[in-house]
Amino acid sequence: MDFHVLTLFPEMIENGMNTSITGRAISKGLLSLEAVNIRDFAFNKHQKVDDYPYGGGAGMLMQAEPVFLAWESIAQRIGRKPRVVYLTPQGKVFNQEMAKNMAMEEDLVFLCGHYEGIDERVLEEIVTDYVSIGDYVLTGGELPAMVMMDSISRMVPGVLSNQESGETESFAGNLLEYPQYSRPEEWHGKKVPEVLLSGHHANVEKWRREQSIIRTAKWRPDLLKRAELTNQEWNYVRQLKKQWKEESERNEDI
Ligand code: 6GU
Repeated sequence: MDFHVLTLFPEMIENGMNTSITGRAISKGLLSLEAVNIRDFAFNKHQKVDDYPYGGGAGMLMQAEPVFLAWESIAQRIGRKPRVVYLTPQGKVFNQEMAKNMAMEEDLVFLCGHYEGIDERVLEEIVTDYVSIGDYVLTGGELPAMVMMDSISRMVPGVLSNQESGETESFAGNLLEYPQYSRPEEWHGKKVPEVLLSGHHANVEKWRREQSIIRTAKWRPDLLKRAELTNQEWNYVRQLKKQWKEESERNEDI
């Protein structure tokens, strides 16, 4: 996977990505990363990349031409028009399925905006995907690009060790991860659940699945709707919800 990032802050991207698991994958040659400084393509005296919006309004816009030339330098080098992700709160909200899908590309370009955004005309010409990382506003696209590259990287074969890829499926089946425990067996008076010490593999698996369902029902009922459960498990969810409803009604009475 070759990542290309169009940005006004290349050192932010490089510092973030050359660390930890993504850094290891870059050293191994499983990933490559180039941060292209859009300012290098501003061919005017002061390397200016922004200007006022026509029609007025607050703030400055990134101009079309430097962004286009920076993109063109990548497209010409790789010999085709790559997929280009523009990071914007107006985009489709990023999820695990999109990460898996994008991990199959040979090249991915991320376009990071700043100021109040980018001239619409260059977006129309080069952007293939408009992506947001959630419903809040950030100062620029660099952190969202790094969030996306992190989650896409771990879907690229070889980036995670076998041990690490156990976690790959933590969102699989639209269920949250079950709780985990390590030594000691008792800490602050809290004991590790008995079943995990039993060595009974099937019972452990059953308990973990049940815990995943409980957590998802409690914290992410929106995800649970898309989960694949057996009829017996759906009945269990109904029973849990009834129980929680009765408990909260009892608490209202107090
Ligand atoms: Cl992709 N960009 C910015 N600026 N803010 C965001 C975002 C992206 N996703 C959520 N908030």
